[in-house]
Amino acid sequence: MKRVITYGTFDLLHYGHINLLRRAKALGDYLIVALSTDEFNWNSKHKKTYFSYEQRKQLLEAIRYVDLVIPEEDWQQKRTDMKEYHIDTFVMGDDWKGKFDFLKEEGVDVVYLPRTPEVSSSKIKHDLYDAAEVADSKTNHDDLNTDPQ
Ligand code: C2G
Repeated sequence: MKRVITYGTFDLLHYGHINLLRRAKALGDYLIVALSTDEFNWNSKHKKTYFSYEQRKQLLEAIRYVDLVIPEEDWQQKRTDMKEYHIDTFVMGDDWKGKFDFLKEEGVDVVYLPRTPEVSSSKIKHDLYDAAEVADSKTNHDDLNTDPQ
């Protein structure tokens, strides 16, 4: 059985994440996702996620391509993860290209897959914020026009 692993925050799960997970699974038979914990996101990635670790884990476990979700608690765990989970292939989106080539020393294939360019969790947040701003300003404008003087 060929075992594949990938790492990430996977907040506001979207089709870019699914594209990555589908292609990662296609590289083997068993896909492990090392999911960034809330503490790791906050302390090391300076990311505040919308969904908690447990909620993000529940979402990932519902995806047909994902066989196991484990916590990602620090940047240093990858080398031991390769051994502990008997990994054959390490996969990341190509925004990380070259950053994890050292894992080849652990005897694993390192694969960077093209990101899905037009979507990201931060873009979703920004777009929703902007849309809310427009709606609020419209509501205020309408109120101004209808308030009985
Ligand atoms: N991804 C993608 N296309 C997107 C968005 C994300 O292919 N439009 C990929 C990323 O390249 C990554 C995975 O989906 O491989 C998860 O993305 P993030 O949740 O943003 O993960 P990141 O914050 O990059 O954390 O130790 C590695 C880190 O935990 C990776």
